[in-house]
Amino acid sequence: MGLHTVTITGVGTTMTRTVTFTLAIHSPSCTNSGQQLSNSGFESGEANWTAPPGAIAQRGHAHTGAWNARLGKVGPEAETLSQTVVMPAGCPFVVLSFWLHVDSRESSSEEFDILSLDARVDGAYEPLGYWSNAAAGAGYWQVNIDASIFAGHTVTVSLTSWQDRSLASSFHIDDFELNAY
Ligand SMILES: [Ca+2]
Ligand SMILES: [Ca+2]
Repeated sequence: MGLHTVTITGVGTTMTRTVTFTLAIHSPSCTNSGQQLSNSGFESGEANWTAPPGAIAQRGHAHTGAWNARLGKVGPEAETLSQTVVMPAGCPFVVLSFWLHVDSRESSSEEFDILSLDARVDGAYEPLGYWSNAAAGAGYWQVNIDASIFAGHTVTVSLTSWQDRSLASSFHIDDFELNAY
C-alpha cells in the first residue's frame, strides 16, 4: 500500500524510452482517500486559508489557474499561510505536496530569507522542512513530502516566511495538497 514509483523502459533498436509514474495503492480501510485540503489551488481566493492580507491574489504568476499565494516581505515580520484539516481515519499514508517558485533579489547562495514548512498534529509541533533564497530560480518545482504522521489526526499545515532587512525573496506557492491513501 502507499505510493510506489513505477518505471517502464522500452528498448528499441535505435533508441530507448523511459516513462516513470506514481502508483497509489489504497488501504482497504481508506474510504475517503485523495486530496483533503480545501481550495488547494487558491482559485477561490482566501477561502479556507489563513493568510496575510493580499498574499493570495491573481498576479499572473500561478502554477495552475489564475490565483496563487506569495509569502515574503523585507523586515522582521513573519508571514504565515495555514489551513487546518481533519485527516480521514483508515488512511495510513499521506503525501504533502505543493508547487514552489523562489524569486529573490539576494545574489549570494548564503541563506538570508527562509520559508519553513511546519505542522501541528493534534497540537504537537512538527517541523517538516525549509527552503531559502538559495533555492531561487526560474519557474515552479514540486515539493513532495511523506506526511503519514498526519494520518487520522487534526492537522494544521503552515508555511512561514522569515526575511532579513534587505533584498527581498518571494516564495510563490500553488496547488498545496494533502493526499491520503
Ligand atoms: Ca492556482
Ligand atoms: Ca533578504
